[in-house]
Order: sequence, then C-alpha cells, then structure tokens
Amino acid sequence: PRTIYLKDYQPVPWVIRTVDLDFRLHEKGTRVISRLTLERNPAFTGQAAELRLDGEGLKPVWLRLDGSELHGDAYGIDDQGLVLFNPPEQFVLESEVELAPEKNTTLQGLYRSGSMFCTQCEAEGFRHITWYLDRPDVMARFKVRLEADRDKYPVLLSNGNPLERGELPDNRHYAEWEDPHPKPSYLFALVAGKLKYIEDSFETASGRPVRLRIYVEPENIDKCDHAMQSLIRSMRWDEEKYGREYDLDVFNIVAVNDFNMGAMENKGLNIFNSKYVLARPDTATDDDYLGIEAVIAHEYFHNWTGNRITCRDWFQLSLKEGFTVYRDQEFSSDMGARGIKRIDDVRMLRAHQFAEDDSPMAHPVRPASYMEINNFYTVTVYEKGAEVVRMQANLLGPELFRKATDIYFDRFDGQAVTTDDFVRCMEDASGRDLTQFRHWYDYAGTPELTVQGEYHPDEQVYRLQVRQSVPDTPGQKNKPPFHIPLVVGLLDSHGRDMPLDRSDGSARPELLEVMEKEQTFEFRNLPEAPVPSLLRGFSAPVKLNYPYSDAELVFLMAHDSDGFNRWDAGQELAQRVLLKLVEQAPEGADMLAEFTHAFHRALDAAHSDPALLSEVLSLPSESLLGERMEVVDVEGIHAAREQVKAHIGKRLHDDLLSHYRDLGEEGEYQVTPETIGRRRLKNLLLTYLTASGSREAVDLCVQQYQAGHNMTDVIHALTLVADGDHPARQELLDDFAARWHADPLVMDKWFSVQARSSRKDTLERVMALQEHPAFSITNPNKVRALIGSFAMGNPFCFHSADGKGYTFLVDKVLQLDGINPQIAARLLRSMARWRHYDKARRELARGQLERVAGQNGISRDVYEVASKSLQ
Ligand code: B3K
Ligand code: ZN
Repeated sequence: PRTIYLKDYQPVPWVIRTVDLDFRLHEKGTRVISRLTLERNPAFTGQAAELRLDGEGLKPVWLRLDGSELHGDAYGIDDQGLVLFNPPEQFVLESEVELAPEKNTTLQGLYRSGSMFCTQCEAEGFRHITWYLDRPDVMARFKVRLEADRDKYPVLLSNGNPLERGELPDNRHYAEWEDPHPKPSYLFALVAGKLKYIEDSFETASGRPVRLRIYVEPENIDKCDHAMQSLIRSMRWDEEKYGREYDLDVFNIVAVNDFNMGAMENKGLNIFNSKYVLARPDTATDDDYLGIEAVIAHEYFHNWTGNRITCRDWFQLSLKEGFTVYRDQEFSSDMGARGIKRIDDVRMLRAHQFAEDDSPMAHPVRPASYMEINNFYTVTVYEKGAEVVRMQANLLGPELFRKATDIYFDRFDGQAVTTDDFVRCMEDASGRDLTQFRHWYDYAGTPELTVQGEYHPDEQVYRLQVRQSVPDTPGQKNKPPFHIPLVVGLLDSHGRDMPLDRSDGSARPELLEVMEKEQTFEFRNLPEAPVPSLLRGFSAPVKLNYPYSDAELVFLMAHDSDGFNRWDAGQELAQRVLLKLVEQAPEGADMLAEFTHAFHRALDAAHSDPALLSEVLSLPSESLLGERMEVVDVEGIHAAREQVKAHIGKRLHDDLLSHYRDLGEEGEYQVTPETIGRRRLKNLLLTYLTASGSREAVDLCVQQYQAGHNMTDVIHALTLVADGDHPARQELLDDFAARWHADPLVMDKWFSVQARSSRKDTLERVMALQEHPAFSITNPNKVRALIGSFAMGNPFCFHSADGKGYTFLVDKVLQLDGINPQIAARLLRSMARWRHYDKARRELARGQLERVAGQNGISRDVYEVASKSLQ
C-alpha cells in the first residue's frame, strides 16, 4: 500500500460548489443520482488537464457532463475512481451509480444496521456512495432527496433542514433536505428506518427555536432521556463558554446498533452507536451515563469545532478532535466532579496514550504520513491532542484563551484549516511566540522531566533544576527541547502551601515554563526547606521523575492542596509497593504493611469525599505496572496485585465491611457526582472484601447482585463473582443472560465480564461464547465486548505464556479483515507492544504478526498495523 505524506498536500484543481443527491433506497440495488457543479479552484496554481474524482465499489449506470452523455475517450474509471480528461473551467457533472448496501459489512459508506439504512462517511466513506472529491478541504452546499418504501422506512433523514415530503406510487414516499452550510463530504449522512423519537426544543441565545429529536428503534424509546438532557446542557454550555450557537432549525440524533466507533458528528444529523444514547438505571452503569453525557456533548461541540471550521487535510485531524475532546472534558467537569474527571482522564491517558507513544505505532499529534487514515483516530490524536490544547489554555489563562477562540471562530468560519492556524490564533490573542510549543504537534513520544531540588538555608532560596528529554520514536531521533508548562507548589513542614516568590520576578510563580534541555528555577524568601508538589493538575502530558522518599509521598498524599497530586502521590506509592512485590524483594513485606496503614488511615479519615477516596484507594492497573518494567512480568504483576488486594481485604476486613454497609442501601437511582462517588467507593470496598476470600464477602456479592438496585451495582457484583470459583458463579451468569438476552447492550456487558476474568479457562470460554446466539462477528460492539475485552482488558490471560492468546487474536483479525478492516486493525493494535515482553513471548507474538503481514490480499488498515508493529 501507498504511504500518503503531509508534505505532498496540494489544493484541488477544481472545487465543488453544490451537490444534489437523489437516493432510491432498495434492499437490493440502491440507486444514487448525483448532480455536482464544479469550477476551477482559484487557490490552485499548478497545471491540471485532468480531474480525478474518488469512487470505490460503485457500479456506474450513466455519466453526463453539462447535460450530454460522456464519450468513452473523455473519461476513465479504475478501482480508485473516475478521471475526467480536459474538463471545462466550469461544468455540471451528473451520474447514476448502483450500490449494494445490504452486502456492506465494512460499516462505511451506505449500509444496513438491523432493518434501517444508515451511513458513515468519515474519513473516506463518501467515495463508496458516489463520485466525488472526497477530501475535507472541498466544502459544498448539499441538497438531498431520498425515497424508500413507506411502511418499512417511515422515517427519512438527512443533513440540514427538512424541505418537503410526499407520497409516491408503489407504496413509496420521499423526503427532501437542504443543508445551507457548505460542508465536506465526510459530514454527509442519511438514515431511513422504522424509528420512534423523543422530542424537545431549545431556544438559542439569539432566539432561534431548534427542534431536537432522538430517533431509536421502538423498543428503546424509554432509554433516551439522559441523552436529551445531555444535549440540551451541551447547547447551553457552548453558548456560555464559547459564545457558539446552533445554526439549523433541527438537530437530530439517531442511535444504531452497528457502528464502528462511538458516534459521528454529521451536520444536523448525528449518528450514534446506541451505547452512547441508551440508558435506564437497570440497563446502564454510572460510567455509561457519564459516557453518554460526554459523547453527546463531543458530537454537538463538533458543530463548531469540526463542521463550521473543518480540517484542511486528514493530517490535521487533531484540529477538530483534540480541541473537541478538550471541550467535552471541560463540559463534563463543569457538569460533574472536576477533580475526579481529571484523574480519570489522566489515568486513561497514561494507560493508553503513553503506551501508544512508547510503541511502534507512535505518531505525532499531527502525523506526517499514513497508509490508512482510519488508523489515526487514536488516543494520541484525540487525548494527547486535548492535552496540547489544555496546555495552551493554561499558558494563556481563561480570558486570553477565550479571546483566542473568538479569533479562531471569526477568522476561519466556513473554512478548512490547519493546527498551525489554530496555534496562530493563540499567538495573536496573547502576543506570545509559540514556535517552540508547536513541537507538541510535530514530534511523537512522551517527554520526560527529571527534577531535583536544593534548599540553601543561608540564602533562603530553593532551586529546582529541571532536565527534559524526549525519546526517539519511529522516524524521529534527537528531538529539540519542548515548551513544557510545569505547575508547582512548595509545601512547608505542616503541609501548607508556601507563598511563591520567584527570583526572576515572574507574575505567575507557580508556572514554570520549561524550554531548555536543562533549566533552573529559583524561589526566594523561604524560611524552611519545602517539599515540592510537581506537575500539579497534570499540567503537561509528561513523565516526571523526582527522588521522593516514601515518607514524602505519604506527606503529599495527606497534605497537598492539589487534589490531583494527592491522588498521584498515593498511586506512586502503590506502584512502588507493587513493583517490589513483583520483584519479590525482601523489603516488599514491610512496604506492604506500611501501605496498608496508609490505606487504613485514608479509609477512616473523617469527611473524605467518597469519589476521591475511591480514586485514592484504587490500585494501578496491570498494564500501567507493566509499563514501568523493562520486561513485563505478566504473572508476577497479576500475582502482586492479587496479593495486595487480598492482604488489604483480610487486614481491614471488618472496617471495609462496616464502611460498605454505611455506604449501603440505595434509594432511588440518581446520577449525581455524590451518588456516583458513593457507588464507586462501595463497589471498590466490595472488591477488596471479595479478595479476602471470606465467605461473608462472597455472599455480599450475591446479595448485591440479587438486590438489583441498578446496573452499576449488579454488574460489579457479577464481575467479582465471575472472576472466582464461587459455587453461584454459573447460576448468576445464567440468570443474567436469561434476563437480558434481548438487550444487546446489556449482553455486551455479559460478554465482557467473562472475557475479563482472570480464570484459567477464560480463553476457552471466550472461544465458546462466539457461538452464543447473542454474539455476532459482524457487530463491532460484540467484537469489542468479547474479543476486545480479552485482548485489551485482560493482559494476564491474553499474554499467557503458551501464546494461545496471540494465535486466537490473529485468527480473529484475519477473519474480521474480510468483514470489517477498521475493526480488525483496531484489534491488532493490542499486539503492538510485543517487544516489551520476554523472549519466548516475543517469538510467539512476532510469529503471529508475521502471519498477518504475509497474508495475501490483506486490507491496508491491517497491513499498516502489522508492518509497523514489526518494524
Ligand atoms: N469524528 C468521528 C470519528 C470518525 C472515525 C472514522 N474512522 C467521531 C468523533 O470523533 O466525534
Ligand atoms: Zn470527535
């Protein structure tokens, strides 16, 4: 496959101004009639005698240029598209093609989900619908007519505002839609189906009434309220925080069961994976509720950051994704518990993005090349991209950041732009030079800060020496120093923040702007030696080394005024203990005893916030521990974590139990930060209790399951029981399946619980579960729930020494590649870090990756992941 380079970017020779599409939807043989008006692009300066339009898998019916049928010598068609030889300066291109949506298992372009028709066009799906300049810098006005059978498809939707609808012969009907805002083809969408909806309304700040609807399959109509409330809150928030109003008469959301990712921000017609819409207390967990709020907001926010202003090319993906993730994170923080949200986001960034950055798949936030763009919808582009925006927001401060985003919306509305354009708005608003800051976009790899502190009592000064380094990554060596905002505090011996006074007179003394390889910052007027609190709020996505003693970590855990760093100190301590136990070092036992004390003190501290406490008392994950080891000790890490859980569970048994009981009985289910926090803590305590192995604890799990207050509690109890050998294990699993067999989203949880179990027979079970009637290899949610959970959420079983996990995964990747390459490539990423394991595992993994790379006719998606992983 061909590699595409950012440096080769060229404007298109012709642009498309208007698009008229007419869809004749049929289960077999859908027809698409298109009328495009094209003209020479004034921005194109080169010579071009031909025009290439993208098109794949289209069956041509006819083609007309300015009204006349095209002669055979005026055009050519290959498997990539249509080439027009010597087209005029300005012309109308009309065509008809035939599609086979019923055979489309890739879930891009036009496809069927259940009994409906829907589309997914980002990144390059539109070329599977009609001939087009399928790239984001071509923005056109769309008008769409769609017709279908009246009984099977009473609902006909597309982008923009509805025009007329009407009846047709043969029991068919049609609807017309017009989108007044020029948009790239990746934002096109249509839906046809037998759907129900809930409706609400919103009045924008300037008085535009907007009709809001959420469409779902009829059986789900009672699960839409949370999504609707989240939408309304998002619309208000974007007006208040960014001054951004909605710009159409209607906003529609449709939930579909077969979807490659979370959701899609198509203009005025967002299409969602039903996982991010549907929720009822008995079917959805707290995390599901939070996920729905965040994704609804994310897609809504794209209306400005993505749709009104879009990406010039796909290398700029983080322009819309990084910024929009930052926006949805801030929205969730404002709606819920800010401190907890930050911890959860950083936990996720460290677990997944740091791992990606330290793998053969590492790439910059703005990549310089790709084979398949769908492989670049990554945690780096999204989550690290959001951190890069967050750093700019913090460097500028709230007023200047708002000024910068106002400039951005004003300057680029209706255009397709670059991350560089975005940064320039930050510069223009603040008068700062962010040249060096741009390295965050251009270089991959997680920077590392090594910090040392020295107190000089005679001068009453404290010097922090900061060294930075950025690791080499594929294709990038010897990187220049970054511009890193390092937010710090200094604690006195009572744990209070000391007033900060920088010798350079800095007006924001807590903010150290690290710009050199090695740099020293001096604080003056300090009567005693401080304990530094570094990288407060996780002010930059970096790894930090400071030689804290265990005692200093305990001190920070107790006193740091920065909640994030209080939590992080505890995590660091927990990692040290766990890693010592993995090594089976003699001091491990003492450290565990100390740690258990600290745990106990935190648990019994009066007035602590349950949500924060649950974060503090959670152990670092197996994968995170693995990242701290030169060679990942798969069994050792698992055993050490189990050992710590069991130790705490036994030592603190009765105390855990009484706290569990205090957090106790649920009233009516509510999704508030307080109630979510209480449930989290309660369920965490139950985890430790269960690890103790006490009879009582296991009975509590069964009771909590049977009480059935809400899905959060039910699934947690089931998870704990399913992970062990409790006699009621199979009974509960069967009970759950019997109750929920008809609800696909709930069944996903059932698959996932079993795939994540650390039991010896897990792989065997996973294989057997593929035959379960609720499983389907063509449905991405099912694949993620069963196979994805196993490969990415169960490192202990997946990396089993016999290599069976790897063989199984590659079997599935190869099978899926013929069905849905995007999902296949996603799964294969779970092997990317194979070099971090021992020799025997490395050999096994390499063999499996080679099996993929050597396969004939493999997709570009999977080939790129396999070949890069092997590099
Ligand atoms: N923009 C879509 C993702 C499209 C992925 C294409 N492979 C969802 C989102 O980020 O909001
Ligand atoms: Zn997005």
